[in-house]
Amino acid sequence: MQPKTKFFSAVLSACCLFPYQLASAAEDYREGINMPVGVTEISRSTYDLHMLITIICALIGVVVYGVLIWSLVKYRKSKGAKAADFHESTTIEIVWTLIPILILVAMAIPSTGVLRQIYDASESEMDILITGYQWRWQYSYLDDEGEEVSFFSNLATTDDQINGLDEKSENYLLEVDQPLVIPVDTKVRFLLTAADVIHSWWVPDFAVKKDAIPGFINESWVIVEETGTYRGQCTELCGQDHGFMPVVVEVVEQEEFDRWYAERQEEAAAIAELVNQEWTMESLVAQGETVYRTFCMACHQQNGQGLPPAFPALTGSPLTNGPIEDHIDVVLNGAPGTAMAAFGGQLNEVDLAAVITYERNALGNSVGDMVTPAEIFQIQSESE
Ligand code: HEC
Ligand SMILES: [Cu+2]
Repeated sequence: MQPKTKFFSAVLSACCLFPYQLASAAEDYREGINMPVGVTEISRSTYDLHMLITIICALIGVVVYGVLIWSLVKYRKSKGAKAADFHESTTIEIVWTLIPILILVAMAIPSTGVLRQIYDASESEMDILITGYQWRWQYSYLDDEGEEVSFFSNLATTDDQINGLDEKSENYLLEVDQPLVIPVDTKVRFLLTAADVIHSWWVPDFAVKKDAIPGFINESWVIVEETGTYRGQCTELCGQDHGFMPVVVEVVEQEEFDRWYAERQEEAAAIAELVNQEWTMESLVAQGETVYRTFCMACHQQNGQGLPPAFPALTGSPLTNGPIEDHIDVVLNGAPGTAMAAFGGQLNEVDLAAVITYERNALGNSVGDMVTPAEIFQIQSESE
């Protein structure tokens, strides 16, 4: 092809393709760049408000820059323009004060409406307490009937994926072992707090993003209109593994929720029973390994070597090899002022007994003693 022909064919194809490119850019914008419309009334109101304000801002931009460019061209010096002198004009002072006030009011009216909607957490049909921990979420259903349903939701992405040794899954870093489950078309109120530092619970499709602050209870609510799996993240920089505490919410039909909830209540009753079961050192160590990997490994490392000086080694440590009372004390109550949390409130008696027994008889330690879940239960009820 001649260079000239090549040039024109390139221009021609660019012109023909332009509308398609524009359409696909608009699609990309809706799908990937703009905020999601979401699946709740509030998420839709928030989206509409966002679009309205964006369009108002864009129009202001067009008008202001239009006038600016037009005056630059029309009244340029080379045409002999003289600077205007309207400093004494009261009319213009009033006009350029009134216009911004009107714009602000035009924006404030719809914004206030949406904010009032967001803050109206009254008349909920279900209350769930969400507690942020370094680095997991705890969900407790506040219900007076039957066994309490409360569990932790931990990151489910494998270490190999994180360390680049394995292919990353579709929901990389946005998957958990146990999602929060709520029924569709039900007003669910979330009460948010934290046990250590400030976290923030965010699910874009619900338009819920609320800080979880130690010592405070924040409120938020949803009525989700479509069943499905919704994903979010912690959005408050909360320490080393801040990026590893995703939120996953499973929204299901009411009957499915009821079935799930009854199962969780049975499970809780079974744990209460497990506490009083006969436990051997082997069964505790086996259970303890799972607990250790989920709750302790991030700091004390898989082999118990820790990352001194920040996170002490448990292998050969005086606490894991000394009197068992001191070991139990640090795991139940933590070490105030350090990253070592009080696990007494986070783990059940079985898991506490198992992880302590594991630390004494694995990770290179072989003390040979154990603590049973019933003993942990005893210690915890005495200290209450
Ligand atoms: C967020 C990081 C972190 C996690 C997770 C963590 N620890 Fe610790 N742990 C620490 C730090 C820091 C210390 C040192 C505290 C101090 O200076 O007294 C410590 C100390 C300890 C000690 C005392 C060791 C010694 O020699 O002083 C034991 C035992 C212990 N942790 C057990 C556990 C168990 C069991 C778990 C899991 C259920 C766990 N830790 C999870 C950070 C962590
Ligand atoms: Cu967090």
